Amino acid sequence: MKKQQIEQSFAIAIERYAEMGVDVQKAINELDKLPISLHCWQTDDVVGFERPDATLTGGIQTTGNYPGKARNITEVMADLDKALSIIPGKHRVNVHAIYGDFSDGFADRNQIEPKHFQVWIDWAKKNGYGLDFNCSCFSHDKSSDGLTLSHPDPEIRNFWIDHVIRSRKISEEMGRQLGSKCMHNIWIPDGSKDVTVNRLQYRQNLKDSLDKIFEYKTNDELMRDCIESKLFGIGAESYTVGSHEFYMGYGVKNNILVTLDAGHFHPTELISDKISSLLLYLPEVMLHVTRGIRWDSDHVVVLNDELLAIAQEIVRANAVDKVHVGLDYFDASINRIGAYVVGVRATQKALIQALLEPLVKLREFEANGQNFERLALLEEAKSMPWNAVYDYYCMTKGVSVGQDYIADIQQYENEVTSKR
Ligand code: RNT
Ligand code: ZN
Repeated sequence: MKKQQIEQSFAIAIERYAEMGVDVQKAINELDKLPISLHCWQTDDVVGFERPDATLTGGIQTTGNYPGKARNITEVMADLDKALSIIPGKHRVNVHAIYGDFSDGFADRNQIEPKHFQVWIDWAKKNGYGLDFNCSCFSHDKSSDGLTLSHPDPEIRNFWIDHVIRSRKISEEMGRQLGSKCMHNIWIPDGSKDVTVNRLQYRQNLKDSLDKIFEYKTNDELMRDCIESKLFGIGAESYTVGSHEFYMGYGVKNNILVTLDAGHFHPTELISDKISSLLLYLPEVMLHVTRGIRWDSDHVVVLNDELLAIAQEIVRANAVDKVHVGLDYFDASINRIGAYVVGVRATQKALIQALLEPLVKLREFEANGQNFERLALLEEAKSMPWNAVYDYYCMTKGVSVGQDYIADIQQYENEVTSKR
């Protein structure tokens, strides 16, 4: 797109939004302050580099074998740098424990230390990214029967407790060195394939394990813990120990943040409507934005109704500083860098639409019981020129505008990923 076209469209957008009582520049400033956490695991299909023969387990799956996946940390970083160069704004990278640097010797999960993640910290610091972190309680011998923190064997539970505590310490160190609070997420695969009669016992085990994990107190300014529930996994269809009720209860009781993953609920159940409830009981919320098709399939995020509803709820609940937006999808069937850019840009497009809503007027209509007027204005807002605002934002940040990024990614594919 030509600079002049972008500027003209933007000027018209400013006028149109002003008629609705919306300040476009304010919306852009807010979008610019809103980091999105890019999950490193889209680069290599959630395998990591802990062991050469590593395979993904834990009831999550990637499908597809598109060429060019990252084969080591350097390639992951290069791919993320490329993706982030096509995305406007300052963002974060979300690292899993299986992505440690073990070039100086292997360390098992219960032995990992900040030094195994120093390359990530150095890279993030150099590029101005924030870092988030995750313990990895899957793809390991000690999770082979699908149980970790809820395992009936206390030795196995202790192994995973140690791993999570170490991961929390690593998160603290990331937060300390980068001067940016690290969100640490705990997700475990624990569950079972068929009818389970001892549901209470596994949940009791998980609760005890979490109690032990959180006995180690971290500095809230450096990191925050989040716990992520799930409905089912592949091979764990009948019972999931860490259900939504389980973690919501645990989180609210112990002031531990809850992660809402858009793929972890019943097919018609939406996480957008959970944000305003959780925020009444917990100071912040972590999101895993993803797109499930028929199941928790983790398709690339696109601009659809639920993504927009999530963005609207964040803005409407005045929670831009309280909701941490992370992505969590893994598509191995398309260009993986393209997958990031599509997902992040879609998320930003949802956020800018939400930030440009004529909220004052909408709230006024609602308070007056003017429900037709509210509906009509919401409909009009949908077709306002928010895309001209996003294009302008991209241009001022020096990144590709509109479809131009497709060619950027094709070029990177020709020059880099296709040669892997
Ligand atoms: C799995 C959870 C979890 C993982 C990542 C890799 O269903 O969504 O967040 O996707 O931790
Ligand atoms: Zn998730």
